[in-house]
Amino acid sequence: MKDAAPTTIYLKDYKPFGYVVEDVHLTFRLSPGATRVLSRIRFAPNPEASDRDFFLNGEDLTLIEAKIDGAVVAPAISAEGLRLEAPDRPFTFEAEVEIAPDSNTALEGLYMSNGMYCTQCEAEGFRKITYYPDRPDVMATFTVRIEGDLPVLLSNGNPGDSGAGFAEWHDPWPKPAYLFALVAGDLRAHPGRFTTRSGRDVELNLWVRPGDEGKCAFGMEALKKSMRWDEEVYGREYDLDVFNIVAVDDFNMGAMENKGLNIFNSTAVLASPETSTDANFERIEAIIAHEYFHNWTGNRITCRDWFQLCLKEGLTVFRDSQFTADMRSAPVKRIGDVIDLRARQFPEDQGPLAHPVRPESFQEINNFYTATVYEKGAEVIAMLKRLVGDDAYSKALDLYFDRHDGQACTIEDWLKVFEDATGRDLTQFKRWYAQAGTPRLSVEEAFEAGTYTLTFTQRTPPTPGQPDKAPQVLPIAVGLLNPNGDEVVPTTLLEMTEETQSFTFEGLSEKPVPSILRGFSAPVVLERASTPAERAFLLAHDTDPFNRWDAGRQLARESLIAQVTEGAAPDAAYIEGLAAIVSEEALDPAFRALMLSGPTEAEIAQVLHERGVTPDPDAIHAAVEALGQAKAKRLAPLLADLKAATTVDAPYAPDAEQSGKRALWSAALALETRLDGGTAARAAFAEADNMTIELSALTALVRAGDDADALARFAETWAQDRLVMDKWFAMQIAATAPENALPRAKALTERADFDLTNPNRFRAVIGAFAMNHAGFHRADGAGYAFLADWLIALDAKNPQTTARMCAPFQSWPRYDADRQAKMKAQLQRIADTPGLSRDTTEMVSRLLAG
Ligand code: B3K
Ligand code: ZN
Repeated sequence: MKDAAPTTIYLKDYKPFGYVVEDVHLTFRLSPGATRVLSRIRFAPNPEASDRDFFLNGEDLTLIEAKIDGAVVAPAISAEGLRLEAPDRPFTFEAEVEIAPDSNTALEGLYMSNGMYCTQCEAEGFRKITYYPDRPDVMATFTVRIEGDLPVLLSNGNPGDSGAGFAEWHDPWPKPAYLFALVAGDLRAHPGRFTTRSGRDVELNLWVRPGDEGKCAFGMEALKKSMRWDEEVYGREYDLDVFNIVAVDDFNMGAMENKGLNIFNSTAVLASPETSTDANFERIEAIIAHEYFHNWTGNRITCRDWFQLCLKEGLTVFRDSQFTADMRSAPVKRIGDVIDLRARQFPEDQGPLAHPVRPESFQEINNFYTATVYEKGAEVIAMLKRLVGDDAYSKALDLYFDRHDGQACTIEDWLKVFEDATGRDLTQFKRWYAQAGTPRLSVEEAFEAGTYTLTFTQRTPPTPGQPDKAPQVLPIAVGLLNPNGDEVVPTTLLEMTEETQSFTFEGLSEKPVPSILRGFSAPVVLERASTPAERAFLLAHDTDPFNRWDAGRQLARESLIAQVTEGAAPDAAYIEGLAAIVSEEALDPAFRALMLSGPTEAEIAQVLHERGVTPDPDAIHAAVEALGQAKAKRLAPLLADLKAATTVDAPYAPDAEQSGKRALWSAALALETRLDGGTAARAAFAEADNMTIELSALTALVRAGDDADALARFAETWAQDRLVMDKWFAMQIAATAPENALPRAKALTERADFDLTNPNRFRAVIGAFAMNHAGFHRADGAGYAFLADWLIALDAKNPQTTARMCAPFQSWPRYDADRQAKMKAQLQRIADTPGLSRDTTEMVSRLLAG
């Protein structure tokens, strides 16, 4: 386990390593409790560096022997690594170390999952495998020999010699150690082939545990689509003879882009219609694309240091969003991304964990794989593309790949290619990387003699360590509509650079209705005191699908706020608007399903807090229920037709068209269940022949409080399928009534199949509990204590997942003094735990300091 010494690393202190690595040879003699790793590394003095301190990172390693140019040496060893007097000329360093993969529960470095060896090295896991300059700017070619009594032995690059009990691999592309990977186990291949546009024949394999072979076909097709798309859209071709993907059950995140050997959490790759929902399929397609796209944006061009993480992650998220938009529906993808951004990134940016897209310091880099670095990082690129235009974006990307292939780069390098390709000065734009916090954008309008003026003011609230903010460049997409619903000014991009700035539109015959921030053209909170009538008008007429959806979302939000703060009834005008839209056949069913989904309870709590009202979780829950009930009553006469029109008769396909229909069908079923007590849902559950319908019927029954039989039957059917059971655990906690959430979560942790060391299962129970807003925020504080108990238990085994799961506590400043005190007391209790990991120590101290 790491020690908790809080050393802070700063971006400003960056120095290149004193040596370059010419090449690396590794031999692994696998054994669960005592794996030997032999390394032979050729170093040479780095002409770009002055400091020749030869320090190699290494943690939890037993050094057997170290040599320089064949002579045994005695390095100084600490908990962080090894130091030697090294020659000021090229030399070869050799080491033999011993590690114990079977006791590695942190799932970082070389570890075991169900008898299979696998690795996770990003960000700093390679140092748990052997001594090495474990930093992304040290790039080298790797040759690997694996010795072990297992049928499948994999590493990066192209295969070399192999025989009974051994296999060799060579990766010709220089890479940082974080992209190293090794897998060994009894695995089955689902094979495929891909011919690149220049004619390279690539052997593809999806490796799974015996029994999972039937869940591979979709992932393989997604991989081929991703490979083709990157050629067509970005001109990027694959560069090895093989591409392997391995599914593993115990994994701290979704997946990892190791060169030529992607390792996936099985939940992010295995799929079948019987066991996976439409949402699972879409997510899998996106993650496969994301990891594949990293081959260029991340692997061929990597990060100079971990502060530059958004260089690869923001860009790769942006690319995978483009891919999904192309494969499916662009507006639906955009709305989904914004829902996600507002639900995960905005609370981060507006709470104690706020940090810039490019942070300036950290204690544990794993704590910065955040929604801000990833999703806001992608929004920043989307803005850049909007500002420079599509052609200039392509030109800049071509230049980026030409200029920086094989390098470890910075955000400065990235922005420079845009400056060079477009002639633009991006000095002010760069603030998006440096300033934390979500800008708030307010608008005033004026109309006089045919001229319509929009005056915007931007203000970014203070965030930890950043009291004052400068104005940012905001691309604001605006369209204007006539009161009769016609669009008089089509989407126009306004470029705001000042704190307050006006834009005029001439020659209008009457005062228009503005549609502002179309497509969510900048990641800001739009503060605009528009009337309910105007929102209802945009809900009916806006030509921009995002803003049309957002108008409905705002109506729902205002209804809920008025219900909570004034005891108002659910807004009838909003519900009428929905009734008008929901059966509009010309609209994509997926879009209509999104229209029907309202804001979450957490979102309402956040908005109330922003308006100076202390949120009461129970009152919010009651308001959401009342609004749901009112929707169900008003839409009741439409539901039968709606379900009939969205029933899929064709064989199951996880494509956009069928998924959209099932989403709308499920939304209709959820409303129907509010009225019939579960009759229709029970029938749907009994007849379902795919997991999407089966799970939505079960969720409706859980919400109706009549779930015992269905939950038992489901568990009996799927007891042997761990991924399906994860859904069973999560759904029944997240969807149940708040008063049941804690007892249910507690009971589930007592089951024999609850295993805290499996991150998927831990998230399915403990993570889902924190998603039950009113259940987690129970007035007695027992929800907070439950989360803290489990975080403390997990920290001793898996610091990375523990630290991530501290995030539900970031909302503490929103609530009343009593809840605040109770949350802070639990954070303090975690902080006081003897031997707490560096990961969790950093998280709780940032949370408490906020
Ligand atoms: N690059 C990995 C994430 C690694 C997380 C390390 N804590 C997956 C991805 O973003 O594609
Ligand atoms: Zn990534």
